Amino acid sequence: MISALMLLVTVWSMATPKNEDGSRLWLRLEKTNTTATVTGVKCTAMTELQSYWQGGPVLLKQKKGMPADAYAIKSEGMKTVITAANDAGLLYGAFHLLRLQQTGQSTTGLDISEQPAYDLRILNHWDNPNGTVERGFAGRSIFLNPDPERMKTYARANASIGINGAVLNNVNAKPEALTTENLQKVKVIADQLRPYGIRVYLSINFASPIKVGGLKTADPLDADVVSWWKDKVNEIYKMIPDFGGFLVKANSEGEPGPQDFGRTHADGANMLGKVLKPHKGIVMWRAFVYAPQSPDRANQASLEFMPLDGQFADNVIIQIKNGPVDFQPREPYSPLFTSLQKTPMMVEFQITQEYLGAANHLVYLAPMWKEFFGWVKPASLKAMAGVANIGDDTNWCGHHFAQSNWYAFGRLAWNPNLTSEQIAEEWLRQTFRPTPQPLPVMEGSGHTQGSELSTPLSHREGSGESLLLDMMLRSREACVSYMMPLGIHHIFAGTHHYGPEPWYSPKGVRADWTPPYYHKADSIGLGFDRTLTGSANVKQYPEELCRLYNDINTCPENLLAWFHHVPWDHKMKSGRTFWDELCHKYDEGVREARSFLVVWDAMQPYVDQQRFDEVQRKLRIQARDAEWWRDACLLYFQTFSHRPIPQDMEHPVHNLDEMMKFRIPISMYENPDCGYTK
Ligand code: GCW
Repeated sequence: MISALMLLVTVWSMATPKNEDGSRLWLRLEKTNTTATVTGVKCTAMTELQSYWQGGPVLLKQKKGMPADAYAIKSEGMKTVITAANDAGLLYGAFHLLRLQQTGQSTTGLDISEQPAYDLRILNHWDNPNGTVERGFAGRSIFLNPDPERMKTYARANASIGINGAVLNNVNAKPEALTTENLQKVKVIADQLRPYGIRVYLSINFASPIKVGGLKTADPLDADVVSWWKDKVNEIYKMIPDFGGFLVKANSEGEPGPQDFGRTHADGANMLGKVLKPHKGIVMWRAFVYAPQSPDRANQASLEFMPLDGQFADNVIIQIKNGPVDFQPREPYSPLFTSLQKTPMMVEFQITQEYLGAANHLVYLAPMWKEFFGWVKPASLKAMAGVANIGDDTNWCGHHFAQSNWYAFGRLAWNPNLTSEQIAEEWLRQTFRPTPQPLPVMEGSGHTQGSELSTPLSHREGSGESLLLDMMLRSREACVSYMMPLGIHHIFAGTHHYGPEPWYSPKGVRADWTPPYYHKADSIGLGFDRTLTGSANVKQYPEELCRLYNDINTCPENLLAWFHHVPWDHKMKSGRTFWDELCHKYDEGVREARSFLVVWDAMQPYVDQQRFDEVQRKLRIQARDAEWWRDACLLYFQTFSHRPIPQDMEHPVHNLDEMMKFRIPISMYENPDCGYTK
C-alpha cells in the first residue's frame, strides 16, 4: 500500500482545487462562453450541447425505425452526427458525447451505437407527503417544494445516465397521494422532468377507494371500485398525459391489498392494469411479502407468487427485490427470478444504504448488483428499479461517494454488462477531476463496446484515480466483512438498521423482525438451516444450485450461514474452524475500513478541501463503526461459541454490556451523526 502511494502519479492537477459542495454531482462541465454550433432537431439535447459542448459542429438527426431511446454517434469530418428515433435518444446521445469530453476521451473518429437493455429505468423514491424520506439519509424530500433549479439538476443527472422514470412517493403510500390537490403537485413535477425524458409514477394505497373515494370497499372485483379507479386514472391522465403508472406494495408489512377482500395479487394487479391500459400506463406490483407466522421469511414470496405465474395482465410487471429477504449486504438472489416462467419481472435494488451504513459508510454498490446479474440473466427481466438515495442535502446523497451508487444504478439499467470498474472509473473522472485542469486525451478507437475508456485507469499503477477506484471496488466486500460475513444476515439494530444488535429481541416484537430469527446462534453453531431438512428454501432454486447450496461442503462460504446452521468447529477451506474464520473475517473488514482512510488521506492534494474534509470525516466514522460491528458481533456470538478470539488478530476493544446499552436516538428518516464512539 505504502509503495503504491509513493508511486502516486499526478494525473490530477497539483494546484489546490476550488472548494466544492457536491451539488453539481458528476455534471461538472462548465458552461461554454461561446455557444456551440448545434443544428437539426430542436430539443433538450440541443440546449445541453449548446451550453456545454466544446467541440465542433453537431447535427441532431431523427430517424424513424430505431428502437426507442437508442442512439448513434458518428463523426463525419469535423461534424458529429447524433441520430435517434426520439428526443430522449438524442438527449442520451448528447450526454454520451459530453461524457467523452468530460472524461478526457477522444471525441473524433466516433462510431458509436447504443441501445438500452431495458425500456424502463426507474428510481423509486420513498418520500412521504410530510417531507420525510423512509430510509432516507440525505435530508428531506426534494419533491416537497420542488425548486426549479434543483429539479433541473435532478433531471439532467438522471438523463445523463439514462434514467427515464421516477416513482415520486413511498411504497408505504398514504392515500392522499391520489387527492386532486396532490395530483396538481405531481403535475408540476412531471412538467419539470418531461423535457429530460423522465416520466412520473405514483405508489398507491390499495385502500384508496375507501380512504379517498369514501366507498365501503376496495375489493378489486367490485364494480364501484373499478369505476372509482377509472375516474381517478382519467383525472390523472388529463393533467399528466404521459403519466407512467402505479407502483403497489400490497398485503405487505401492514399495507392494504386485495387479500383483505379475499382476492389474489393477480386480481388486484390486473384490475389496475386494465384501468391503466387505454392510457398506456403500467402497474409495478411488488413481490415483497412475508407473514409473521412463516418459519422462513425467505420462502414466502415464492409461495405466494408461484401459483399466480401466468395470470398477470401484460401491462403488469412483478417487482422483486434482488434477494429473498431484504436488501442485506449479501443475499443469494430471490428464487422467484428463476421460478416464474410466464410473468414479466423487474428487479428492485436499493440504492439508499438502509443496511450498508446509511450515508456514513463508503460502499460502492455496483459489485453487489453485478453479483446478482451473475445469477440472473439480464435478459430475463423487463426493467430495473432502484430505491433512491436522494434528498435535499446540498450534495444530494449525504455522502459524496454515495452519488456513485445513483450513477451506477443508471448506467447498469442502461447496460447491465458494464463492469463495476468501468462505471466507477467514469464516475471518478467526472466527479473528482479538478477543473479547469486540461484533461489528458485518451487515444481510442472511438468505437464503444463495453467500456468507453480505452485505457483503464486501473492499469496505471498507483495513480490517484486507481487507488480510489480500488478502494471503491473493495468497499462492498469490506462492508460485508465487518457487518455480517459468511452468510450472516439481518442482525441490525431493531428500528434504524444502522448498527449491530444481534441480541435485539424485545418481548412482543414479531420474531421475523428480530436478529435471533435469522442467526439462530446456539451452543452448536450459527446460521439459518434452509437445507432440505431445514426450511427447504434451497428447493426454490434450480436443481443444480439446490444441490450446491444444500451441502455444507459445496455451499459457497460467503453464503454458508444463509443456508446452514454451521457448527462452530466446521472446517473451512482456509483450514480454520468456522468460529476462527468468522473472527478473522470481521477483523479483515475492520482493517479494510481503516485502509480506506489511508488512501483518502493521500488524496488530499488532489481533492478540494471541502469534499476532502467531508469524506474524511465519514471515513473515520466508518472505521470506528467497523470496529463496533466486529466487537459487538464477536463478543455476542462468543457467548454461544465459548471459543477464544484467535491470537493472531486484533482483539475487541469495547465491552459487550456497554455496547448492548447503547442506543442511537434516530427514526428511520435520518442519518445518524455517528455510531458507537465510546
Ligand atoms: O426494507 C424494508 C424497510 C422498510 C420498507 C420495506 C419495503 C418502504 O425496512 O422501510 O418500506 O422494506 O421495501 O417495503
